[in-house]
Amino acid sequence: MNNLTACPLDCYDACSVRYENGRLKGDTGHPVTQGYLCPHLNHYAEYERITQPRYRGEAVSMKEALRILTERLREAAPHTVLHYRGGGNMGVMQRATDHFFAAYGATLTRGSLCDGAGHAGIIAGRGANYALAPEEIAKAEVVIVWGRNLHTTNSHLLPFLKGKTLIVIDPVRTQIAEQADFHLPIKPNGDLYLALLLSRFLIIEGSEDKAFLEAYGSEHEWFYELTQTVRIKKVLDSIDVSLGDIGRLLEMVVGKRTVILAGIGIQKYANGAATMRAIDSFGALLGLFGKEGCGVSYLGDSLSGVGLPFERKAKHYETVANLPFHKYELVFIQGANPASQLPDTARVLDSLSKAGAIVYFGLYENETSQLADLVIPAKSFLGKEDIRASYGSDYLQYAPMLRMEEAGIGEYELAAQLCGEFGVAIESEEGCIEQIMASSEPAEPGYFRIRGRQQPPYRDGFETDDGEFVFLDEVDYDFNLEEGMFLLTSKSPRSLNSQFRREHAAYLHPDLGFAEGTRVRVSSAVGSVELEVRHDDRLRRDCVLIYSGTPGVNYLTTSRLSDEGENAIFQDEKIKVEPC
Ligand SMILES: Nc1nc2c(c(=O)[nH]1)N[C@H]1C(S)=C(S)[C@@H](COP(=O)(O)OP(=O)(O)OC[C@H]3O[C@@H](n4cnc5c(=O)[nH]c(N)nc54)[C@H](O)[C@@H]3O)O[C@H]1N2
Ligand SMILES: Nc1nc2c(c(=O)[nH]1)N[C@H]1C(S)=C(S)[C@@H](COP(=O)(O)OP(=O)(O)OC[C@H]3O[C@@H](n4cnc5c(=O)[nH]c(N)nc54)[C@H](O)[C@@H]3O)O[C@H]1N2
Ligand code: SF4
Ligand SMILES: [Mo]
Repeated sequence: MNNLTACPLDCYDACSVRYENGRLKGDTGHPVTQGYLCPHLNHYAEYERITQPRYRGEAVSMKEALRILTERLREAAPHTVLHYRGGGNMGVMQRATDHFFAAYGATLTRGSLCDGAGHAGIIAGRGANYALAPEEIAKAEVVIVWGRNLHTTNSHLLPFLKGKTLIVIDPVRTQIAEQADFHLPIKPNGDLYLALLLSRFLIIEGSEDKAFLEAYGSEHEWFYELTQTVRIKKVLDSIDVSLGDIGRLLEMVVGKRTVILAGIGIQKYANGAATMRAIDSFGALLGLFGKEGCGVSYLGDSLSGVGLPFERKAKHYETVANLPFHKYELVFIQGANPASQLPDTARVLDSLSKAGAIVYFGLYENETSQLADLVIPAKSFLGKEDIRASYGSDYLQYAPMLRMEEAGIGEYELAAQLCGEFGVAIESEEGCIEQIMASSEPAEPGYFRIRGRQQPPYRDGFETDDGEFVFLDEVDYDFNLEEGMFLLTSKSPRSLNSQFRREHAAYLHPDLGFAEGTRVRVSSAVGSVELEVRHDDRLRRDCVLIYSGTPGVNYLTTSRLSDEGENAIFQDEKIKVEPC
């Protein structure tokens, strides 16, 4: 049996994995992921899974659990049923349940907890969001890592950056910042201003790519005017960047094959879309699009070019970042832990407590499974058929069922059973796999890439109305960089959001005077949480770092949505830290 599969976790890398003698190993043959795995998969077998379905706290059989679910769905008016699928497993077949619930008439979700603001900024400028393939990034001379923590969240890209001039823009001295030729420890959310000022000085110097702008950016004058509205001295002071820094950065990139790798760190704010679009606009002035070894790359649209056998058009949608669970008779939660990962935990818990009934379909116990009326264990990725696409490369990987699992049920199987009960048509599992894989073509022997994707992307222009790049021409500067401490809530090397080994601390610069191990109350205008102090001298003194997945962190965050992209906002609230 072919023992090749793909890591299902929400991660840029989408590692190719071998399952040998009951163990997971990196697949050395894969051109991008090259044979090593991160701690999540290396320790995958150690995490205790849910094996027993339960209803109102009592163990029930899987058959009984599905009977209860079916009965509840029959009793409910379809529009009072909410289906929310999170990022626990990124396999394409996870969407089989969307297909059932959409056809049944349930409310589905839209918007994002993750990359939605940046994505909206990219769509506004380029019309489509394509990432650069690692092989393309490898051709760059200079790489700017802008709000992405490569060693933690995207480590398989590191081999592709060897020997390049590295610039890192991050409030934290991350591992990649340590290795950089130039690290700019910018104040959080100073990036929009930085991109505007870099653009302004690029034009003042006359170093913009005039040929590119003539062909694809004829409206850049408006953007230049916008950059002139920024008050240089005041703004530079407020973001902790000097004129010397601007000059140095420009000197490092002008005339060089440059790649900007933007992560979600730049867009965890209300204005996240504008920030991403300003970075893109700076990239366009440099003429980075459509040229070998150049570009601006974010979390790409992993399913662009992939034909899906599943329908997801629902009659009603709710935005995920502020889901009103309380409006629903039945809430079906799959692959997600909203009681921890949605912003504004106090609101979420109150809303969940008023929902009619909660169904949790997942692998692990967590805050959400504890609240659920009906708990349905899922099969792990090794026990079901799936396909993995990536938001950081063009490969499409088949992830076949590699072992029989007694416990749990696969997403396709659950969806197919429900479709059967409610007379909804669904393609066979084999047919789905075939149809999805048909979007790919053989690349290196044994591996497949999504057909029709260009590298570098945008070689023939943009997917906008006239094929040109649409520059940012308006900004709402309504954000406060002056007072208070900033919350940084990034990804931990030990957990994958709320899966695996979760953090339990607030990380602070030692100079702030809180002793390691003491407890502090961290509060914002939204709420507060008590945590243990850990020291981290890589942090600015105006930042508190509380990793994603830390129980309680989202008591601090708001349920407002980003200005564009219907995204959650995780870092807008100013923070106070007090001993308790
Ligand atoms: N180990 C591990 N890997 C993961 C995950 C995980 O939980 N754990 N989660 C996965 C998921 S769901 C996603 S979406 C990706 C995200 O992966 P990344 O895009 O890397 O996102 P983050 O770790 O949230 O933040 C990245 C960096 O942004 C910096 N940052 C924060 N605020 C700002 C700012 O205002 N400006 C600038 N310039 N930088 C800022 C942070 O210090 C951090 O170093 O990672 C995936 N990979
Ligand atoms: N404070 C703060 N909050 C954040 C973030 C942050 O950086 N800071 N990041 C946000 C981002 S980028 C994201 S993507 C979200 C992620 O938030 P969620 O989408 O809620 O993801 P997880 O916390 O990883 O929880 C996933 C659950 O999925 C289940 N699961 C895993 N595999 C499978 C499977 O194969 N089938 C089924 N049915 N279930 C499975 C597991 O039981 C696990 O508990 O969190 C967001 N929340
Ligand atoms: S979580 Fe990411 S780095 Fe770790 S094994 Fe999976 S795809 Fe690879
Ligand atoms: Mo994410």
